[in-house]
Amino acid sequence: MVLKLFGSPQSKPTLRVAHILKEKQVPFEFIVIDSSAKEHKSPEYLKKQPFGQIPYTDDDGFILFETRAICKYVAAKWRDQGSPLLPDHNDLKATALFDQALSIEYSNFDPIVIEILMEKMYKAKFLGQEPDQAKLAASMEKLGGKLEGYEAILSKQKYLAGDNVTLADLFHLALGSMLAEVADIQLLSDKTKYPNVARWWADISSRSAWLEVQNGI
Ligand SMILES: N[C@@H](CCC(=O)N[C@@H](CS)C(=O)NCC(=O)O)C(=O)O
Repeated sequence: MVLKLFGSPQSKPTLRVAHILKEKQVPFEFIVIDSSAKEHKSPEYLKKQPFGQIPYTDDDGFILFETRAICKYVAAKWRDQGSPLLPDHNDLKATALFDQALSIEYSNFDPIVIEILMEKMYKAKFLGQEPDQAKLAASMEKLGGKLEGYEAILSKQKYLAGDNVTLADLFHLALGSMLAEVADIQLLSDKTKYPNVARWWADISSRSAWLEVQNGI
């Protein structure tokens, strides 16, 4: 039985999982959850994903949620096919550097990008509220500071965990792409301010599996 991905084509976390499944050349069935009808808050859905969030996966009865955990599971289960997106699990230091890179994305990127998207997009689109310009400016400044850290790392190596691309890099695509697409923020492509971040961003954004999921899962 092929792995089932329950999600929404509009949800970037769903795209994150679909992207990694394609990178790993894992066939899957996509089951659309109608978030506008609040299907992800139904008692049936909550049995699988107790936080009522999209997406989750079902691999022959093994239910998993949280996209980063799903992607790590997929990359480990199908380690020997598709793009190698994990470090050698026998290499203690490579694994530690990979974990460090995962934490960078989760703590230095994801929460700040969410703050920015909240002000630039969600408030107007979903809450009918004006953006708080002071909050937005503070978050933009925070992101700029974090990108200096990224620049320092990426001036010494090709990717966040070393010279090989890993899940830690690709986890940035889901929310990072929204900065330019919906918030018209081009910081990740700013070759003058962050030349190595821009080089890295152009590299990971042009991966064929990522371009493929942009056109539909
Ligand atoms: N940390 C979760 C985040 C998933 C997420 O935020 N999903 C959104 C859809 S894009 C959602 O379901 N939001 C509804 C909610 O949080 O109640 C993951 O990576 O799986």
